Amino acid sequence: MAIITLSRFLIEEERNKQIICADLRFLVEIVSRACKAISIAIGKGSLAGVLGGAGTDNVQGEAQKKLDVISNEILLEANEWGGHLAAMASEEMEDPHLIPHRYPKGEYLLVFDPLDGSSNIDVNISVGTIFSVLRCPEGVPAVDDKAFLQPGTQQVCAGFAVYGPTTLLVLTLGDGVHCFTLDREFGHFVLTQENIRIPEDTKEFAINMSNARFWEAPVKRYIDELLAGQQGPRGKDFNMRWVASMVADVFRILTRGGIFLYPLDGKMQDKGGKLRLMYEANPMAMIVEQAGGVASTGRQRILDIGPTSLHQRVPVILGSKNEVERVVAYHGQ
Ligand code: AHM
Ligand code: MG
Repeated sequence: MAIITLSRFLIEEERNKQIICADLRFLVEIVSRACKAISIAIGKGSLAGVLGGAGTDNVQGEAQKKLDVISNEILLEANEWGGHLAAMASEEMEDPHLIPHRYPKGEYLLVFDPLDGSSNIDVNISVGTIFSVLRCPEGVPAVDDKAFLQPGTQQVCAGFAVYGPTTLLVLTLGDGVHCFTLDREFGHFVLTQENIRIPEDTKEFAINMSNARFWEAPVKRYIDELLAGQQGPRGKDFNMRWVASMVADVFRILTRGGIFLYPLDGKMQDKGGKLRLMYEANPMAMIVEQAGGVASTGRQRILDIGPTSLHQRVPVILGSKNEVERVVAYHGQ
């Protein structure tokens, strides 16, 4: 069977389905190249002195790892010069990064979490990069935060890389979800799973149980019922997995189903949740929906949220349709 590289896949999407244009194809290629560079940096680990803290805090007041900073720079530099972007925004930067005047500007906005799951870097557990692409609103003289504040339904593309035992790139252009595996010898991504579908039912859930005492009643009820297993109201045993890297947890759900919850809890009530809407919840929600799953805050479809700030946080419940819909129903009771 012919090997379909990411480049070939994108060209065929453009040629046969007309769902992307040359600029968007170029953008995805550039992001994938940046992910390769990040994967190489992570792979070197201590040998390149890239592990450990950077000694700085990001806009959220979280201590940055060296690789958070390195990954952010790789993505910025890779995407600055191509003429495909109007601006970029990142978990690691308070304000949008504008395209320097010496380069042409394009019609897209790129938003990313350069290194998701960074608490796992130093312990050699999978981490990843999450990205979302929006169109820059027309007639905006100078791009600022407001240009980015569009609901997730407006995303033209979303994806994430997982730097694990293999390096993967999961991508949606609004026409299904596809997974590419990095061929390290040839240096390109190869299509390895097409049109991924999330099973509607599951016996696996992912939540940080240490927060149980802070959860709201609907989430507590749902998890209690799962824990009760065969003897409880669900009549079956459930298994639990929590990688603490959303990219790895979501990839598992894409592969064999499951539900992921980072719900609102008492200790982060004022922040609105733990995960960030623009570069974590929205791209993952688009991917999950494109794969036949559901993504909700418990009270609202994630993709329908009208963002109010670039680094806004939201509760996230996503994955297998029947399980997420059950939790949503509990919120309504
Ligand atoms: P990060 O982007 O700073 O790495 O934080 C997001 C991560 C997610 O990948 C993961 O699901 C969650 O934080 C884990 O949180 P916790 O350590 O509270 O379990
Ligand atoms: Mg993250």
